[in-house]
Amino acid sequence: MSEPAFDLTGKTIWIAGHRGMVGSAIVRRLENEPCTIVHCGDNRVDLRRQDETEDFLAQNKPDAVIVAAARVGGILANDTYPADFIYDNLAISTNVIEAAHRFNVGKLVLLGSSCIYPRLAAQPMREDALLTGPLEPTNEWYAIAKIAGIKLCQAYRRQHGSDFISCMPTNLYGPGDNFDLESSHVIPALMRKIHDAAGNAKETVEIWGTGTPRREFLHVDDMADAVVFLLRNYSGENHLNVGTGHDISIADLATTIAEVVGFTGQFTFDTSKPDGTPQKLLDVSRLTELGWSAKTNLKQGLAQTYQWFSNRSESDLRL
Ligand code: GFB
Repeated sequence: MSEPAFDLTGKTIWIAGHRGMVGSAIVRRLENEPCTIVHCGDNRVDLRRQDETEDFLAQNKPDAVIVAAARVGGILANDTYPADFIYDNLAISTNVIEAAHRFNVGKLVLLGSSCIYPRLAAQPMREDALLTGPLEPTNEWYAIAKIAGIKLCQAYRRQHGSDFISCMPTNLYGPGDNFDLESSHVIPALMRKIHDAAGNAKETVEIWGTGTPRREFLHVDDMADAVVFLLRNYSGENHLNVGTGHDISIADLATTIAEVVGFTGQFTFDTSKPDGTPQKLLDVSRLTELGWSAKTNLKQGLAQTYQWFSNRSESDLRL
């Protein structure tokens, strides 16, 4: 590969959202690089407040910013709290991007989500499927905010020449995930339910929906590696997909988690709960052509995440 577009040597990099699953994985990944990491530590900077965001930038003057801060949640949380999901995510993207422009940040990477694509987009979903059809209703609030984030990066690039890029990860999982059954995504939810069932000799575990939807899952350490790769090597107006290129049905995912946990019981299906998008599989050919691909096989990633889950205390699991 030619010279990196953005050399990390000696740079100061702010990871917005360093406490979350993705932000903390990016902190771990950047610790191996010749740069200085900044974040707000144990203090709270409310990125929904423009003055707090700008004060933080003014004090720390980072060379680069990674926007991993977001209000995130699974299908039920997205559907139940539409105002929180649209407002918080719009405010975070707007405030951080405007502040990064004001304080001359040299590079910014915004993280979005594969739910930006139309509910019935052709699979695997290419980047140019954006804004070609209606969104999935359970998460359109979050999706609209993330689409606005893509457009903010593009607009600041066009008008101000800012090197602001965005990437759209598929569904993520790994250590540091949220295991609260009401607000979590499917992997931590099923892992916890199956773990509890195995521990209490329960014979059944309930899966929301029909089990037929298909999802693509990327380990968070792979995501962190992709973010650092893009920070260094990508400087374009188009957002880029980040995924594995493989998907699995929710029913098969449950079986795989059961194998990891050692649960031999049955699954039942609560069809009063939503399925959401029938399939979400990203076309990752642009990223592959640039030279990055995921390394973690799903079963190994689930086993590693289960080990983390089993070793944590209740208070670490954000229940
Ligand atoms: O992970 P999940 O909540 O997110 O659900 P989405 C994926 C699928 O798993 C859905 C099913 O079909 C759920 O009905 N599922 C089965 C479960 N059992 C469970 C369970 O116990 N808990 C959960 N949470 N799901 C979110 C979006 O969509 O994904 C966000 O709402 C974001 O905006 C995120 O894009 C990555 O893939 O459906």
